[in-house]
Amino acid sequence: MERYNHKQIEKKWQDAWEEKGVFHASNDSEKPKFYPLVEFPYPSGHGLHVGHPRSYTALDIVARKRRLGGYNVLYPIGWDAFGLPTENYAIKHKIHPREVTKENIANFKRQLQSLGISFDWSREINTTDPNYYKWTQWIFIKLFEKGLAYKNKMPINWCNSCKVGLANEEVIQGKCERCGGEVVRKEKNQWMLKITEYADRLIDDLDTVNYIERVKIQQKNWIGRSYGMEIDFPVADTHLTVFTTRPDTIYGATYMVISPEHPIITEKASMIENLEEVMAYKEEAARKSEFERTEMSTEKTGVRIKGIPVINPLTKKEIPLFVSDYVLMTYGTGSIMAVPGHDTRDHEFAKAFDLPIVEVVSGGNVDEEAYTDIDSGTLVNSDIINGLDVKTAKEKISDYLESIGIGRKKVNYKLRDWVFSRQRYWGEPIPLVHCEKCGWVAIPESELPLTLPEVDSYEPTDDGESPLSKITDWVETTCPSCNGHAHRETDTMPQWAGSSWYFLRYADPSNNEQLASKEALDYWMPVDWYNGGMEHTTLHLLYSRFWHKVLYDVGAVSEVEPYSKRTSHGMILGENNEKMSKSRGNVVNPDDIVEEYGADTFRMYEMFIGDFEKSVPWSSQGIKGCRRFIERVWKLKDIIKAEDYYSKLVEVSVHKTIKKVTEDFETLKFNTAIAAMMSLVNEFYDAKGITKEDYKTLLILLNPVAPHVTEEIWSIMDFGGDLNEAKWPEHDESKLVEKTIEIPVQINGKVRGKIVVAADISKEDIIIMAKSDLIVKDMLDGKEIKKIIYVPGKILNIVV
Ligand code: ANZ
Ligand code: ZN
Repeated sequence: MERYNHKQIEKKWQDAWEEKGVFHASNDSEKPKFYPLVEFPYPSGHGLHVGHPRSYTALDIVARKRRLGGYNVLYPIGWDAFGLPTENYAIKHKIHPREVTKENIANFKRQLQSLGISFDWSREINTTDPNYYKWTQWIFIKLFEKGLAYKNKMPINWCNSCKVGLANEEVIQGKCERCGGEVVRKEKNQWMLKITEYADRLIDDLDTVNYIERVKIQQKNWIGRSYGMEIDFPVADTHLTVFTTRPDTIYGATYMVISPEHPIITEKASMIENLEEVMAYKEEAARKSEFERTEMSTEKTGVRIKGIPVINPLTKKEIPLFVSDYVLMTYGTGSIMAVPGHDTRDHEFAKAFDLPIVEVVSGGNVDEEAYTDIDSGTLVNSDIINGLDVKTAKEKISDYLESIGIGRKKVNYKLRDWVFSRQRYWGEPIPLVHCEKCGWVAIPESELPLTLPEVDSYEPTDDGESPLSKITDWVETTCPSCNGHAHRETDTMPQWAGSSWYFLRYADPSNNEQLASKEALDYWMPVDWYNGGMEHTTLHLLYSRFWHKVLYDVGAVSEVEPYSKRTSHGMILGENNEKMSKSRGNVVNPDDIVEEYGADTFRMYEMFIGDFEKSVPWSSQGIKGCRRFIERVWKLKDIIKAEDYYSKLVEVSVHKTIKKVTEDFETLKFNTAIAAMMSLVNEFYDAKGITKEDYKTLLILLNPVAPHVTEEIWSIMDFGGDLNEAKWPEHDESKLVEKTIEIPVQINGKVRGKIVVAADISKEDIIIMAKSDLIVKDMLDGKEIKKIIYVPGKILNIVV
């Protein structure tokens, strides 16, 4: 008997698959299509992390299962290779980022191939390849032509040490996501993308896709759509407009707050009696980040503005005006009507400044805390809306405020336009030039790709301009429109760009005329199943959905949404339950595991480790268990039997396992599918024999998880062709029912009868069955039962 030699087997089959192109998808097939997608990796210098294969193996299982089930499967992979870590490494080691990227990709690719994932390598893409980014630039030009890209001077998050502008999402708790350094605000001319114009569609179209619920919620929360009203409050000789989602609480608005950046401070400066105090507060607020102002639950601060009278338009009472940094200039109108009885932040502020709190919705104790419930309680102290519930009150007061001309219904969004410029080298050049006469002009499509010029130094400049700005021959150019003098945009695109449309390119990766042919896109899109990390379910998903909608609007794609289904996996933690990281020294290197136990064991372990959607700690014991199981499957060769009898013994279990594995593989329950196969193998050993057919079934079911060893056994056993050409088994519903067995019934130690029952009958049920058996019933007649002993599946003994 051959020993199980994973190294030899795995290499052999990986080469064979690649040589035959077994996993190459066809753009022209009679079969139904299936397009599973995993987030393509950023090829960092650290190599593959054990977290990557969790997603890749999961969808590989589904991909392999679907191929065996008769589908034409496209399971692609590529490289999201622009970005800061590579650039920073390049600067430090004085190697061109292109070279760094090449090396990292080679390493990642070697690692992925050693795992035997059934990627279609013929469609590999790389976002830094000019043939790829030509189309990223083309899409940018479409955005520009549609007026969805514009340049705007605006405060941006500026990291002093990376010397780069950051998108809001790259600022984590007021610090730079990349280097951890302090982030300050700085005015800079930036290219912006008008994602806000798509806010409604990005929310509403979520109804048409099958994403796990928490992902939908994240998308909605990020967009943050609020239905409310703008209401005008008389202020001095003019008025201030507030945005509120609770117009029903207007009678409880006992003061007003404006943001420190609100222009009225300058406009009415001459009226403000305590101007110095107000200006000092304004300066103090400017030093805080938005995060500090809103997310950190610090004491509420503020200053009362004296000299500017404000009237509540419904109570007609004069109310005080405050400036406080908990009101942001970037949301709504930058001023609010404060309702301390029913808004938590206002309540805290009112307590800190000893302001009156008026209850306008009954049901709570507003002296203690804000009563924010909107589903119960009725309006009080509210004149025309007294006695109504919140919903009705809202409608009535809105109509009233509109009728007297001081209120308008308004929808607000948390979502902001997308800061799309980076002052960096290693990104796609923005394909625009600026002409004195014509303004911003896109370069003609025939000049795409606009490639990155060679430079000696990629260092960001001290003035914050892109390193490209220092290459005069590149910057100086002519205007495509008037032929006059023009200069190129020197900012590059953010890393998000290339990943916002990559799933389209896989459909037709070497097309030079289009980002992908319409035909190929119509065939493959939408992605049937997209799996990736929870960390990407907000922005990457939103940005790529946005780009896809723009492409839909320009007629480049036919689907409204790019992904029909989205799932997410949990993280793999260190053995001690902490996040794996270099500094903690708990990083598991996939190479070591593959070397010692083999890719099949590694894959199986990654899927067996725990619930796919939860974070789980790594365990070296667990990996050994998976290796033992694979060896047991290997050794089943030794008990192969010709007699059908062995198949009868396990028939029900085989059909149950087919059913379970088939369902579990499609519903992210990889761990329970593997457990079911493990217990089936135990049954084969208990039966002391296995038939050829049952062995074949097991191998096909296990193939998506452990593709190499199953192919090898299949070929050793000469089961016909290659396993990857086999057909996925179907269970027979009629064979799922447990078999029945005959149980002897003893009365006082003597067998008096036999009853036929289901094999897994309970003690209670068998007693009922026995008592109703005619002979037994006769024997028991009139006697008192002292004891009943049931040896499951063997014998029932009644003592009278
Ligand atoms: C009065 C009120 C009474 C409010 C009440 C809430 C509850 P969302 O849902 O997030 O849109 N607000 C408006 N603009 C603001 C700004 N620039 N900075 C800080 N807060 C602002 O929140 C809308 C609510 O947030 C608005 O409704 C307003 O407070 C506050 F019982 O108005 B509300
Ligand atoms: Zn011009």
